[in-house]
Amino acid sequence: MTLEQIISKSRSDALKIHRLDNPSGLKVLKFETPKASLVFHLQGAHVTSFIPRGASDLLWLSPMADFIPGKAIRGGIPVCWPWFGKHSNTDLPQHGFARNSLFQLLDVQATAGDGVIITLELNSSDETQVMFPYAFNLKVELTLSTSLTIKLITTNLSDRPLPLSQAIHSYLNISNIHQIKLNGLAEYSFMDQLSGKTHKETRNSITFAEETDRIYHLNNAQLLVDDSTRRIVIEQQGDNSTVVWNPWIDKSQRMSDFADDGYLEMLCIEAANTGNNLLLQPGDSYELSQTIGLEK
Ligand code: TA6
Repeated sequence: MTLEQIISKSRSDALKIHRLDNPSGLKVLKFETPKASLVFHLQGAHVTSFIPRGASDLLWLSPMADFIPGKAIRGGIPVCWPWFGKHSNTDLPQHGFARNSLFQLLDVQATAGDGVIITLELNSSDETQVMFPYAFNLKVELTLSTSLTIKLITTNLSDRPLPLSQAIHSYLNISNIHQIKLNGLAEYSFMDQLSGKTHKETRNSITFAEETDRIYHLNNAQLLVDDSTRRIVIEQQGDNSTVVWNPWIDKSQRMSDFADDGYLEMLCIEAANTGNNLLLQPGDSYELSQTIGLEK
């Protein structure tokens, strides 16, 4: 089915779907249910807004973000796949090519309680095989209710093991970085990406006062972002790491799509598989998910 056919068959009294395509030609869809609204781009299956009914957006989107085909959008939830971070071949994009690739809308399913599950997919192609010599299927499944779950489902269609690292690189919308407490990482080790050194987290509540770029080593993280006005609950499955990032002042000033004071109102909490120990056997699939919602 075409995009329009999927959209028109899925609309109902409980589900409104709008096309918000932007001037540069990026296809953008907005889904509205009685419980929440969601905006995503077909490029990168990139969620840019998630607003539970009666609340403000849980996701931060840079006011200086570029919406240009082939360029990653600053904010929302970039899908970093099939590698996290820099590639050894510097000609290849940081955080993989999925976030710059055009996904297809595969399916929209209404669920009980006015929810909806949206499935997008990216298949390997001659273009992707140049960067990543494997046949694959990547599905991104968005489950919208009072919370948002984003799930990456990778299937190895090759005849040899597929090396995978990835992240659901969520930019949370916060009131003020100086007032934030991040709970749930105490006693776990983390690699400080700025110093390259590994430490153990001793704080039950992590606060922020400088550039922070850390890879915490734990599985299936359950985290709480305690903001003065609200508490955001994060639940992850299939992760071996949680990446915590705030660029602070200097790095904010160095990014063209990021306001100099943008660091004050965002915090990245990323469900990730980092390192090189995830090897998907031929025919196998792997799921990584993150659920974001307001504490009830
Ligand atoms: O969030 C971790 C990180 O790897 C940081 O080091 C920073 O580079 C961030 O991702 C953003 O990367 P990007 O390629 O989107 O500018």
